[in-house]
Amino acid sequence: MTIFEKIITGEIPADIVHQDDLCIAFHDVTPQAPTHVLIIPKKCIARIGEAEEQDQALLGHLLLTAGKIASELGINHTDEGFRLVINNGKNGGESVPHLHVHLLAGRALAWPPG
Ligand code: DGP
Repeated sequence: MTIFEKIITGEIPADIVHQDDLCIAFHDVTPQAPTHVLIIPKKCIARIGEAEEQDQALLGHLLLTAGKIASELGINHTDEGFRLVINNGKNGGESVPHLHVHLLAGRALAWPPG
């Protein structure tokens, strides 16, 4: 069981900002920006590369929820903006094998990424 599954079940605590039938969102424990929230599906999908056709609605829900959370946190401004990131596998920088969308905001983020 991954650390994120333990957050879903409530086995370990997290600073939760949103929860519904399909997903849960909480502040990252090692924030890389002033706002750093993780949006994860309650369904165990290891990474985006392993999502299936049947996950289409769920994947859309994660992105829509990320946008709603950005609005709720007051960071959904076109002048400042935010970034969504999904790391996949070793070269992608994935460290927890449970699909998660990073929502980063509050500072200018470099592009291309390191
Ligand atoms: P990634 O490297 O894309 O797999 O991102 C995993 C993120 O998960 C990383 O930014 C740190 C975060 N993280 C790891 N363990 C915990 C935890 O126990 N609680 C919280 N809130 N975040 C965690």
